Amino acid sequence: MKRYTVTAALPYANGPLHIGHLAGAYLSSDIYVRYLRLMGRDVAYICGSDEHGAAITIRAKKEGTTPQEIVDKYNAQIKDTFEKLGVSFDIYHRTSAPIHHETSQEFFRILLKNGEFEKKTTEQYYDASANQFLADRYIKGTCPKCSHDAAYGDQCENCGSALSPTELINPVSSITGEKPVLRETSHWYLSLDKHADWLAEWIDTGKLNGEQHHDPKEWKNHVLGQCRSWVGDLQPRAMTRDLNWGIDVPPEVEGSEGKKLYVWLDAPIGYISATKQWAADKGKDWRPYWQDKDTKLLHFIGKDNIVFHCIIFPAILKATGDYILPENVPANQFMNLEGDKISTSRNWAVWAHEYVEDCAESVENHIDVLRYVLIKNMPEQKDSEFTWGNFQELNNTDLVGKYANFINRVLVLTNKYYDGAVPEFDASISVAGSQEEGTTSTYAAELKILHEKLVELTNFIEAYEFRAALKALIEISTLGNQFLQFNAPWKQIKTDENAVKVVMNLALQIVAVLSVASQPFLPFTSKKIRELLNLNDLQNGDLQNILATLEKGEALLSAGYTINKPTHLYTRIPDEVIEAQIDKLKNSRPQSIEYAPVKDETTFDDFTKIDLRTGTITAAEKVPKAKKLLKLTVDLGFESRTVVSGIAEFYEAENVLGQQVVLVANLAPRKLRGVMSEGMILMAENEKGELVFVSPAEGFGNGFVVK
Ligand code: B3M
Ligand code: ZN
Repeated sequence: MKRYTVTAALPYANGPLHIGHLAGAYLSSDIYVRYLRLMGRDVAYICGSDEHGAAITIRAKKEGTTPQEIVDKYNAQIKDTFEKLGVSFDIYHRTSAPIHHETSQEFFRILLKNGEFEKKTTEQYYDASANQFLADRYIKGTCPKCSHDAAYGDQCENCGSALSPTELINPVSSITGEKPVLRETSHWYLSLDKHADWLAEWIDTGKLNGEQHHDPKEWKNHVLGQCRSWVGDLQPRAMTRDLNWGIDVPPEVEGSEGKKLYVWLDAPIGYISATKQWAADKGKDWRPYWQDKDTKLLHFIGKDNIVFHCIIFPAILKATGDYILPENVPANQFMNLEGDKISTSRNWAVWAHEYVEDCAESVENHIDVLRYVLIKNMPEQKDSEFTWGNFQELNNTDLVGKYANFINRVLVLTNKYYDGAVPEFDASISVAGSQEEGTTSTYAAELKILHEKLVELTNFIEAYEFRAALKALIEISTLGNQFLQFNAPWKQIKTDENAVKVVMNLALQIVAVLSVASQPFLPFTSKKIRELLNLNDLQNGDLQNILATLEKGEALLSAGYTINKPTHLYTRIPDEVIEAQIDKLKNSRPQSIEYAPVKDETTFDDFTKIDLRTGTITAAEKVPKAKKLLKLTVDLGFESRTVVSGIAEFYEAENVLGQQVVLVANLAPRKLRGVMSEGMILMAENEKGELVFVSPAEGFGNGFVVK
């Protein structure tokens, strides 16, 4: 391939970035592009803000401001956050830019001229009190495919299906919450059905115009699965909207008044207009990046954007003529957070800009720690999970315990034994091998292993297997640690100085490899290691160079070369830091809880029929084969009761002994799982269905009336 065009989904400029975004389209593409650059390849890495569509206008309404203010605010914030996270776009553009409006309108004109549109008048949902047609995010309802209850009019973010408003079950207006009515309007529909045949072939076989375009086996299963289920049923799709925010349908087109381009028409074209801007800034020609067959086009996205990138945009590109199609769309699935879906509306998220600020002091090398944890848990094939506990553990075990530990040991020993100079050595001396304790090896053999490991890592990146690539990176440091452990230079120095020189020289080569190999994943760490090794900042092509050097069996750092004193790359994260983050998360949930409705009125007389008593649990055990039940003995002072209680999901038997409770003492006994239950314990239940004891003040005593 002559060159690469790598795009990352354009985030809507309607809110801040969270870790789910990062683990989806951005870290994956950043790793890949950083790798390409290190291999000396020609690449354009394109992103920018998606500033049109209902996502923006709805947010503006919510914040009581204008769409322009919303996009200005969030575009600036998102761009800044990406920079701080080390996401290395060549350009971060905006779809509000004039060059983008022109480019999108030009696409519309060409599609129109090529007869790709069909103008249709249909009945569409309309919000009579808001005086507005309801397309896309303006309308919500139940997804006909997966029954998710908050699917949008154009797509379900839960299952990724592309929808139209009329498919939604129980549709309501997002603006007023009202039931919409139907009203006539005219729009331009892209005749996707006309493209069904070649799209199906292209998806299934990777063939385009009779030639092999890509290998579908390289595409992820979940991506192919979504494409295949969609391509069988292609309907014409409206490419315009009745809106006042967006790109105008070209004014010379009849009936264009009040009509805007559908955001999913203009947004992917944003990749092209951004490339134009980037090329203009660099004095380059943008065309080869989108029109030369020797360019590999890749779209990095989240799973909710698959059909737009694998079906609709390719159809638009081909229908417009002259454009290349993506060779792969390595979409990621979703990342959950602490056992729940990440959600902006429920404020259940770790916001990237907040992390950047919050953890700058408390977590050493905090950006790379976050990158590490998100890459390690990247939802490549299936949904994954971020927890703060895992964040702490990965930092402490992998980054501190393995990675930094190795580098630190090498630098400390080199400074101690050789005053920081890379030692000269005798290659004929054999040493302990790094792979298995008790084996012998040579300098050349170890260098070869290092080369193989590095090749393995690059192969994983080429296959978009970033988790595996990261694992391979840590394994290089593990090999290094083993190499030190098995040779024990700190002992050997007293008996065999010459062997120590071989060991330390090789160990330094491993550190040098890590300084390069870590850069796609952990760019800030890479830079620090380069400084520690007294090496220049990495240049394009450096990875290719060191691969060639290692392949020839040559070292990266020559003898006599002097390195610097070690400093900390990572440090252990104490529990307090993690607890503070968990508290913050839990407290950030909005207080809009759904309370149970109050029951029908009852009389005081009826209420006094219930006999409530204080008691204490004196024995507890699980009811066999019943997940939810505990069998309790409750002391009422004047007698003891056996009670079967559905609290086993929330309390362990051994933890409820001595718990004071309130018991419904005159409830008719009933058998539960073969045990006679003689009463009921009062519990409070929160919005998540979690139960807690309702109990009198400590030491109150048993058998007393509660009224
Ligand atoms: N802005 C959707 C999203 O943020 C959309 C992506 C556009 S990529 C061309 O999920
Ligand atoms: Zn769905």
